[in-house]
Amino acid sequence: MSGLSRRRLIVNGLWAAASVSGVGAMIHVAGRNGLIPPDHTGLFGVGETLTYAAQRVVAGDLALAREFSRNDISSVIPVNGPPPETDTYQRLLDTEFRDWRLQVDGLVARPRSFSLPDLKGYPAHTQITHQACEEGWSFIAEWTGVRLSHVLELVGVDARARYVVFFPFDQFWESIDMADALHPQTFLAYGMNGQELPLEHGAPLRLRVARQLGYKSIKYLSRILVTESMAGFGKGLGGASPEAGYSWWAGI
Ligand SMILES: Nc1nc2c(c(=O)[nH]1)N[C@H]1C(S)=C(S)[C@@H](COP(=O)(O)O)O[C@H]1N2
Ligand SMILES: [Mo]
Repeated sequence: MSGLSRRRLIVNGLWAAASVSGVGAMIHVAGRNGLIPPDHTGLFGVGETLTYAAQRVVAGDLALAREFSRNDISSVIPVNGPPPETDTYQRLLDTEFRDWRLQVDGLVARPRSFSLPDLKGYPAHTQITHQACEEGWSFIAEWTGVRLSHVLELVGVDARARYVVFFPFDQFWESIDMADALHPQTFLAYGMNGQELPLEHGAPLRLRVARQLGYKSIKYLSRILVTESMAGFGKGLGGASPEAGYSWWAGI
């Protein structure tokens, strides 16, 4: 079945289930199609599942975030989340990230770590996109990096994989689903506005998830883990933000 007709089928199923038997049945249809977010039982609960499932189905997995031109790049770029103060991060910073490695493991065939030169050796992509913080401010910037899909391909993602989890050098962690992980605008960025990624914007490497709010774009990356379930990570809700009451899926 083509992606489109599968989507239409799921949309029809979601609507039919919701109108005939109420929300419970709609959740059932969403679950059978892998459309239950990890914070389903969280603060927003059922509402979260309806938003996530409906967006996923209607927008499709490949909908692109808008890209801008160089003239649109913001002159003022706010920061949320200063560089980690941990000894580990400060030591890496002192040696200009020479010893920094990105560990990639979990449900993958070939777990390994990547140095910055490793990542810079892969095909580089650039995007000028909008990043919006849940606090109400936003900016447009140009990011340069390697697609997350490229790195995931190198390590070989297991067919059971459903989420990719991102751990930085601070306490802030997040996860995204495979659709966003493999999306062409999901980047591991080491450059910003034509320069090395500035310290306060996540050096040496940050995630950029173009179709979700800023808090999903984890800075100061240390480890990426592929998993089938978010149970066992923190409170099982999929990230630090949902644990603080924000929604796991922060699509815009
Ligand atoms: N590791 C880490 N990543 C993070 C944060 C953080 O505190 N720590 N803050 C997030 C939030 S809330 C936003 S809006 C963006 C801000 O990115 P910027 O500082 O480059 O503007 O980074 C996100 N990534
Ligand atoms: Mo944010």
